[in-house]
Amino acid sequence: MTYETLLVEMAANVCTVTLNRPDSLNALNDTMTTELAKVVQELQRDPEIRCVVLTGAGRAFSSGQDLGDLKKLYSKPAQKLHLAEELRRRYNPIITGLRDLEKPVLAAVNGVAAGAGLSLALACDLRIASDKASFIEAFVNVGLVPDSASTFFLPRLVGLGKALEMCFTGDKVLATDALAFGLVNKVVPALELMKATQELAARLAKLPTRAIGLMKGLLYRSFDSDLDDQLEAEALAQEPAGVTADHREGVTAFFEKRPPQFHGQ
Ligand code: T3D
Repeated sequence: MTYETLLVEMAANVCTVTLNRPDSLNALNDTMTTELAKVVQELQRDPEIRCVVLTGAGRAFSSGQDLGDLKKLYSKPAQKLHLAEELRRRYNPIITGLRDLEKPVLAAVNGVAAGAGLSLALACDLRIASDKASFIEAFVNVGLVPDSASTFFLPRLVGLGKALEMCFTGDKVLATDALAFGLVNKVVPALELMKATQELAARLAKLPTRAIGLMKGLLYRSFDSDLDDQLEAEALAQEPAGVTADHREGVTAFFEKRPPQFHGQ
């Protein structure tokens, strides 16, 4: 499948999706959000895919909503744009799709991630950043509120105080600072970003995918449930994990004193 604004590559059970509008720092136009939403659905459907990497072409991860598109619309006086509808139609399915994807998703943050571009990185499960990456809750700079779940994921990752600071000020946060307060999992030299990310992706793609998908769901729901709910959710998730071939293989490999060979089934 080919796309106008994305590069989608598959290798050894890892699907790498590259936002590919480098001239605008991978600004998210209508085509890109439509294509991304479609790809996210395909990622879930394809059992060959056991880990996903999201990155950007050129020097940025993504600069967020394409402001050129907004400018064009606002230049027509009669045009009234309903941003709530735009978010529901274009962005929200991508964010819920990434969160509900029963596979690990890594953001390889190669440069600036701003506005909804930062929200996209936050909606990934793990973030590996280049030492040249930066993070900007840029919405305030254009008089908007953070959207695409920045207000959901950011405080959960960095705490409320830092989230408020980033959202109020729109200040640029450098990769090393982002690492210090938990916004990213790892920072590596720019030239090593894709190698480091692909190594981690390859490792994750060899793990018991069904169990990983179920534990992802459990961890994300944990902030919104009490202890009893969460214990019950774990019990419910252990049931399907317990009937996988990967679970049997893990137990067998333990007694045969060899590394397990998981096949994601
Ligand atoms: O539609 C809805 O439903 C609302 C949703 C909103 C969600 C949002 O994401 S709102 C926030 C939108 N994003 C921003 O406000 C960020 C805008 N960009 C910047 O602040 C800066 O570009 C960066 C800090 C990201 C990077 O700065 P710098 O100095 O490294 O690069 P630059 O020179 O500003 O940008 C390079 C080119 O990319 C430039 O084009 P040119 O002059 O070379 O032809 C610039 O116009 C273009 N560009 C950067 N960001 C965007 C963009 N073009 C369109 N949309 C952008 N967001």
